[in-house]
Amino acid sequence: MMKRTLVILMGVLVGAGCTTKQGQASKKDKDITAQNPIFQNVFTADPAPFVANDTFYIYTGHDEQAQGIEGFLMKDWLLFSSTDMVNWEQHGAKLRATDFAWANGQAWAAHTEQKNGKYYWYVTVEHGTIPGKAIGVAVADHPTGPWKDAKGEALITNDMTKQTDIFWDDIDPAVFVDEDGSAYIYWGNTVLKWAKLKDNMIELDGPIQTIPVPEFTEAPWVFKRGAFYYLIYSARFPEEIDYAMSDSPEGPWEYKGNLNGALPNSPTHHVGVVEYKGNWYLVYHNGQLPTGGEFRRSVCIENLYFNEDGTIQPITRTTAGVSAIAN
Ligand code: FUB
Repeated sequence: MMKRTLVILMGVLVGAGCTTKQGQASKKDKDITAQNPIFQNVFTADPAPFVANDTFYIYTGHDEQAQGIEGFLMKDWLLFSSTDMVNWEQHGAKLRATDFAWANGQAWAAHTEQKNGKYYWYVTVEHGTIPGKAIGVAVADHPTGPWKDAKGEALITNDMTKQTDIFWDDIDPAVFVDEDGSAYIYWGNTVLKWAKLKDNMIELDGPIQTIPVPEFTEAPWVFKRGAFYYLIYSARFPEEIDYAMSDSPEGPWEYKGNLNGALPNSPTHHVGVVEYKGNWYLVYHNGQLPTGGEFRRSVCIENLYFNEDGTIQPITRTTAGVSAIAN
């Protein structure tokens, strides 16, 4: 696939009335910002940021629904990368729902993690024979692939979870690997579920458990900063972003409140958080490209700031995005 470098400096602002907050950019760099949404030539959703090899990657879903038509049309997942947060390389579709022979399309939210020198891309798809959504996993030796189904079957299927009787409650995998190598998968719609992963990253290691955070809808994301573990998730509908904190990836989780209100033009609100070169970033999607909307979403990025006690400051959504950092 031909690579294309997107240099997004100053374009037409999408939306109005937003302020810009500078990160820890050098003085020389700080006039240069990315533009929100950061990818304006393709509809992107459900971003999963991931840092490896000194590079900031964003794995995204790909909205292909026609304007004015209801429902998600998502066939593959896209990959983008940057080393300065304003110049983005577009790698194209690196994984497709059809790469999972047991699946029946519908490339919903996904998340990439790393362990033992390999990369694992956890995806939501529709299962071909077990009614409902399922979670699969692909593996690669490099963040850009090539990727292949790591298991030849689903990791999680709808018949493994009985907490609800809906067919789309096994979606939105979020994987967290702790400093001691312990790996966890969190997922769900309506009920937030989690399980340990075996060292091979492609099998569950123990029972499926639940986390009783308030008003959970979907899209969990777990990360660690200092002594604290953070669980960020989409709450209510239209979705807002709430979060909880713990001193263990296994909980108990203490609810800490709201970080981001509902979005213009997108009732879904799927976020990911990573640290890169000393700055923390929150990546999310909205529906604010000129022909965008609920099923034609676009990935945006903001800085994430913490208070001294470890709690997170509410997000300030901007049209300017984040500042360039030294490369
Ligand atoms: O993109 C399809 C679904 O919409 C995701 O799985 C949810 O998180 C919501 O963003």
